[in-house]
Amino acid sequence: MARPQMMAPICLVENHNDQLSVNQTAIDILDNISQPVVVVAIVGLYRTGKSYLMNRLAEQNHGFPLGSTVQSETKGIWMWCVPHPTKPNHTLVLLDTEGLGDVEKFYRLNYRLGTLVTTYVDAISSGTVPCLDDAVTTLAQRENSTAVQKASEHYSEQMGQRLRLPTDTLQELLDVHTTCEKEAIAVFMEHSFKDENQQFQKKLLELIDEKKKMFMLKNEEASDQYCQEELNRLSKAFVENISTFSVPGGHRLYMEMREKIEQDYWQVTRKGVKASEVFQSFLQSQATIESSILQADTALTAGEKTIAEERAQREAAEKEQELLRQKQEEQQQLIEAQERSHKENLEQLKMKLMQEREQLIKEHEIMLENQLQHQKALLEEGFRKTSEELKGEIQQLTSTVNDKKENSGTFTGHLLKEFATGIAAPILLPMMAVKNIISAFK
Ligand SMILES: Nc1nc2c(ncn2[C@@H]2O[C@H](COP(=O)(O)OP(=O)(O)O)[C@@H](O)[C@H]2O)c(=O)[nH]1
Ligand SMILES: [Mg+2]
Repeated sequence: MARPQMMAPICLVENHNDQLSVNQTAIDILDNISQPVVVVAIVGLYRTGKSYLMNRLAEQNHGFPLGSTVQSETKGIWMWCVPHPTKPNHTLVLLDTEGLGDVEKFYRLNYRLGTLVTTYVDAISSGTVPCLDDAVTTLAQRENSTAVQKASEHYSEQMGQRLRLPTDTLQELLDVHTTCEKEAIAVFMEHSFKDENQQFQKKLLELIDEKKKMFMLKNEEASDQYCQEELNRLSKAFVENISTFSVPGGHRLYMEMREKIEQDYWQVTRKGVKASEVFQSFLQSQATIESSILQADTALTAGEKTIAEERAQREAAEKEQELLRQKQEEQQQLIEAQERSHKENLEQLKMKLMQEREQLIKEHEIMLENQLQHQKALLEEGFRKTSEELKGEIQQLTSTVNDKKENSGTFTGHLLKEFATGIAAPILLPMMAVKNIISAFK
């Protein structure tokens, strides 16, 4: 069938008790279209003239039923393929939506229908079996991949702009990281859609973590290089003239010079995270030199030499200890940054879920208002019978709106509880907590 001969629209995607299913007959019709297709889809609130407009596009007065009719019983997306009124050998695919808005699952679908239809038409023209579920999944994956990319790019860009390497401390880098990550998660939340099990959000966090590690590495390299340069500059004369200390009283001179270098070195600002480590390896390289200067120093007695030797060893051990303590402190800072990151993720996820819920309630309220207006209009026109039918629908909507409002309190409670658990055991729990939030939302 090169040209579809559809006398009337049929249901393409049905919605039974919130379960979406694709009507195979409609798929077969689409499969058999070999002509180029032009797709027009319409989305909007009840009784705003969607079906009326679609019929006009088909150049028909009948087709998609108007007003409150039998069609309302089958909610979903209706399809009508007709010859294109102006383009020869083209098929016009009209997609009308019925009962949208009172079905929560359609809420997301609804607002991205434009992109969805494109994906859908791509599927038709590439010859793969068009399945709406697949199209939604493909759309969600594409949107979410883009969201991950945008968010991680934002992170890199901002880190690059705000960091001046080497940073004075690791904490300084981690603070910038926390801010940039927070912004990146917000970028992700803004663009993501139907991110099941937070798989894309998790991917984003992994990416950011990798990037953070790369920035940390760069920071260490920058610090290491700067410290080496500064230390070389300060110790150049000292190292080159080391033989001048092999004289009586030379050890005292040697120590004075070395301490002077140490003082000068610590005066240099913004040496960064490698400052201690670089100086420590300088001292280590000096250990045997100091020892031989000490032994060659005839101005000292054997007892004085032993004391000096012991002091040198004690100081070296103390410095080693200090370095270890600094590393542990940095480790702790890293863990704390990780905790902040998990907390931020939960916080923003919570916000997003709450906003979506509020939006849903708002839409129900608008719809309710619409129905009331419609009922009023009908009453005024004297269509009392139809008005009675609407009463049922209005009652249902009112109770849905009220249910949602009541539930949102408990919902917040759930979230906060899970959130608190997340803080208590931040490393292991967050993803479990996220799952619980989702189930609380369902
Ligand atoms: N005369 C006229 N009636 C309209 C127009 N748009 C909608 N209607 C009427 O408004 C009612 C609701 O329209 P319908 O297309 O069923 O709304 P839908 O729920 O958005 O599909 C129907 O009785 C239509 O005949 C219009 O532009 N002109
Ligand atoms: Mg309609």
